[in-house]
Amino acid sequence: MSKPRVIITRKWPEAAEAEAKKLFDVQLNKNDHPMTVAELQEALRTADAVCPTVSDTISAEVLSAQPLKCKILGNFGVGFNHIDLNAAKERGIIVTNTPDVLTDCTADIAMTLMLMVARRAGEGERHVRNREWTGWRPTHMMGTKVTGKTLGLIGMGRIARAMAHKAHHGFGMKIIFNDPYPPPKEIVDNLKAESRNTMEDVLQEADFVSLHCPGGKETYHLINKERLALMKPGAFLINSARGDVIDPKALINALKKGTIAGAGLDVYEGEPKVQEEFLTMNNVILFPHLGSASTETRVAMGMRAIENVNAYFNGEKPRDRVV
Ligand code: 8YV
Repeated sequence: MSKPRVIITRKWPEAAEAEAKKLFDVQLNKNDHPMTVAELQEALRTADAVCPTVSDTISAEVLSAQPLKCKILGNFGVGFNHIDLNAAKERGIIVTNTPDVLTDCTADIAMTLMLMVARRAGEGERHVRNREWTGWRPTHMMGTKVTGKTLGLIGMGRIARAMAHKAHHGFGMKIIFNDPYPPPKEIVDNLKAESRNTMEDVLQEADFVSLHCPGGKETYHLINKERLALMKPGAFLINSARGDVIDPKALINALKKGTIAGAGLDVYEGEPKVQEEFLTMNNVILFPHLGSASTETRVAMGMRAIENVNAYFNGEKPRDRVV
């Protein structure tokens, strides 16, 4: 039997591409360019499976490709808000993602953002590199202590729980959270975490607020002017989830006015475009969507996407089916 035709939309780590080559008749993206709508549609017309990433908008328009050959979208990534799930469903396309394997690395990035923004690490680094450092002094670049503070989590899924684990057991932080689907009691107890009835309660009480909800219509601009105003003036906002969960204009205003003390951002509305004003602010840490960007994790993500696609072609149920 001939191998299924699989198109991988962006360059993957070598080990994952090698595995895909073994199992599939695979088309790789050698120069790693972001695919156009026309290219994505051509992929859906010519491949049995397409493996997209967050940089591919798989809209209803893309999914309207005719005639359709693709049976499964094996997404490389846990978030799938770049895929129109309803349109995929209508066209009978299965969608899978890659949970678990990126949990720790994404939580590590959220921790990095929290520590860096609190301790002014970005500013300090620029200070040294710009040859501005004139020497140690007691009041130089004082930041905010992290250990023992309260971390508020909006969404308490896998990545939030991993961050809570690191923050509580490593940094002695008190964990509070809001999630319409809270974790099992033993997980909450192990973290000595406290659930709050509303997101607003978390925003009012936390010294650090970290966002861990999915992107998409339901969470679009969830963190707006009104909700930012609920945060403590000394508090920090961390976003390693999706950019459009925050209204960027409202955040820029809140940072300018001192409504909150700072922000750590790994994701942006309309990325890779980053709102110009953030670039000039010292109390903002800006990462280029690094959440899962460790070699170990990116290889594991590729393997997991392959496993899902392969399961489908072997007549099995892909373990990470979302639609
Ligand atoms: C991925 C992410 O690298 O998995 C996710 O949802 O946000 C990132 O860590 C990216 O989305 C890959 O598609």
